[in-house]
Formats: sequence, structure tokens, C-alpha cells
Amino acid sequence: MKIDKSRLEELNQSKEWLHSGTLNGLLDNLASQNIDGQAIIEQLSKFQVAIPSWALGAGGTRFGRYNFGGEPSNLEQKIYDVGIIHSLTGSAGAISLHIPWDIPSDAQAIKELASDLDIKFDAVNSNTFQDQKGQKHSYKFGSLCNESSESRNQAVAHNIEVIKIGEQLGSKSITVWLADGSSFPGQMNFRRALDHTSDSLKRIYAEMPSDWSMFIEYKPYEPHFYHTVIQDWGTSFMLANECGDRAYTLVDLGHHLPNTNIEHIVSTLMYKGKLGGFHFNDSKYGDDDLTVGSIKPYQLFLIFNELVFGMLNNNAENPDLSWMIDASHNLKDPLEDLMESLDAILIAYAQALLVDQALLKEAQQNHDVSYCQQILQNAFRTDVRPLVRQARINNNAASNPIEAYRKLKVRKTLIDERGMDVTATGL
Ligand code: LRH
Ligand code: MN
Ligand code: MN
Repeated sequence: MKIDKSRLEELNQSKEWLHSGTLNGLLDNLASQNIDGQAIIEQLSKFQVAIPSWALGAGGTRFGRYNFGGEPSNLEQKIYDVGIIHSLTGSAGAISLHIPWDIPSDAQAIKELASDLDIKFDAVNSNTFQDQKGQKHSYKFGSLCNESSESRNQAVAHNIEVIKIGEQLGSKSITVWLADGSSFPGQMNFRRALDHTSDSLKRIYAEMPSDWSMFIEYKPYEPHFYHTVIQDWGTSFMLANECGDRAYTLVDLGHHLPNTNIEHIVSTLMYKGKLGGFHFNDSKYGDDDLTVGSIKPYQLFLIFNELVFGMLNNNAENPDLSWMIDASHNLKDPLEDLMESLDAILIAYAQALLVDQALLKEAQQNHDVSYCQQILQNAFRTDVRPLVRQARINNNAASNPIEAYRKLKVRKTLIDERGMDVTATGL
């Protein structure tokens, strides 16, 4: 199914009187603080976030999974779903594929479909955290870190295969997340596991085309509960440096122990030009993968404040970041959930763009701690939603995507087309 853009325009028109009133009030208010609201709207319109192919179905927990109905059961349908989100929000112009869940049978046809829907292929993700049918060697005791060179070689070969598939689609990066680690003291030799991982990553890096980047995710625990080989940003940073200039650390918001200062990590990595990618989600306890902004919106704003600062002070040539939502669970309509995440991302970005960096610097240099806090909190407490709505309208998308999604009865159409009892491939 495709969204009828003229219906979106009608819906936007019906709310225009309400929207323009609040927008103009906000623009005047910002102008009185010397903030150019129109410039912020333009930046918001340009901001594009990739949708992971595995978030389009109703995700499961390890205890159970409930079908939502109308879920995509193949890559083509997943791309149509991203097309729906992109038409409604104007900010989801990319998809991130997971191999082997999303191997295209006809890469050219898939590429054309995506291009018709104005969707690019973001980073491709390899998967050595599960054994696949017919696979010769197991990853039960690790993949890139395994004591067995046969398992390691197989995992390296898989990553190279993923790069080849990505190349056919026009992707320019690979994201590596490893489940490698141990669950009991003594089970694994830390140093040998790290050494093997470093060596395997270098072998994958060497096979990347010269315009490709590698993103290395870290995560402190899960699925292993004693030690994880790439447990933190420092380990990822070290491995990325060992691989080369085009290897970067990827920050996934859920991959930190409670109370970690993630904005500080962002700042440090950007200082060294080594922040490559970002996975958005939210969490209360661990890698909960909840809707972005649903639990800790102030933290999200503080992270965006560092991202904006980093992008403005790009001395170390940090590349443009690869943004992706990495959230999925089993309660909400997955498409509504993703649109809520996109909304939260744009709101936090808009709030961060309100921060007067020069004024903040002056307050910091004067050690005016209260004023520093006020500058940040004034930005955070501004209702920027009219700016986000206008950015969507400028992109010919829906001013209120979820309302439009419901009015256009998108889920019902998907269920009619695909049935109730379908399961998306993925987590
Ligand atoms: C596991 C994980 C990770 C990856 C994704 C494929 O923690 O969520 O964040 O990006 O699986
Ligand atoms: Mn992730
Ligand atoms: Mn995760």
C-alpha cells in the first residue's frame, strides 16, 4: 500500500488554522530571543533517520510474541512499510537491513522499489549471534572471538558476504554487533577473545570498498552475563582505531549500564572524530528497546545538545552520522511506535538547536552554574512541536502522522492485504 499524498494535504489543510496560530506565536517568541525558527525548521526537514527492517513487525520478548496483523513477511513488504512511514513523516528516508533475515532475491528490483519510495539503504547489519540453518560451525561459544578458527573464519566470511549484498543495494556501511562473551568466570580468556576479535574485524575491514565505513557497537551485557568482548565505548573505540580511519564506534542508547552519562560519551567520541552511528531507543533497566523519548526525554535532549555541539565544532572531522531507530517490542502497532520515536527524535533535536551555544559558553566561562542550567532547561521546556509539524508539512508529509495513519486506516488496509496471521522475520 502507498499513501495518497493528496489526502495528507487535505488533512493538513483541515488543521491549518490551529497550526499556523501556534507556529506564528512560537516563531515570534523565538525571534524575541534572537533565534531563527525558520532555520531550525529547515534543519529538521533535512534530518533523516533509518528504520531497521526488524522493527516493522510486532517484536517479541524472549517470553512471547503476539502478532499484530498485517505485518510484512518479506523484504519488499518491509520496504513498503518504510515507504508508509516516510510518506507520513518525511523523516524516514532510509532502511537498515539485517542479513540473513533480509537477503534480497532480486537486488535490482528491490533497489528500484526503494528508490520509487525515496528510500536509501543505510548500514547493513551482519548477524553472527544466531546459528543459521545449514551452517557448518556454531557461534554458541562466540563468532569473531571464537577459540576455533573455523567458527571465526565462517563469521568473517559472513560479514564479507553482507558487505557484498550491501554493495548491490547502494549501502555504504556495515554495522557489527557481536553477542560474543562468556557467562561464567574462567569460561573464556579475556585477552585471547579480544585479540581474536581485533584480528577478525581487521580482516573484515580489509574487504570493505574504499568508500565504505564500519560501525562497531558495544554493549555491557546480554546475551552473556559475566563478560562481553566489546563491552563499552572504550573497547569499541580501541578496535575502531586498530582497524583504520573508516571504522567508527556506534552508540546504541540502550547499551549502557543504568545512569551512564551517554552525552559525555558522545562528546568524547566526536572530539576524536570517531562517532559513526547512532541507535535510538529508550530504556528503564537495560537494553529495553522502548519507544524513543518514552522514559528519559531530558537525557535525549542532553545527548542531542552534545551532538549539535559536536556537529558545529567538527574539528576532528567526525563524519555525518548514520542515524537509526533500534526499538521494537510487542505491545504497540509497530508503525505507530516508529512514528512516535521519529517525533521524539525531532523534538529533542529542535530543542537542542534552540540552545544558544555562544551564551552557554560565556556562562560556563563565568562559572555561572545556575545560568548554564537555565539555558539548557529553557530550551528543553520550550514546546517545539509546531516547528516539527511545519518541517513535516514542508516535506509534503503529515502534520500529525499518527492521526493521519489512523484516519487513512493504514493498518486495516495492511491487514486486508496481508492477513492477520503473518509474522515478520527478525527478532
Ligand atoms: C542487540 C541488538 C543490537 C543490534 C540489533 C540487531 O542488542 O538490539 O542493538 O543493533 O540487535
Ligand atoms: Mn543496536
Ligand atoms: Mn540492542
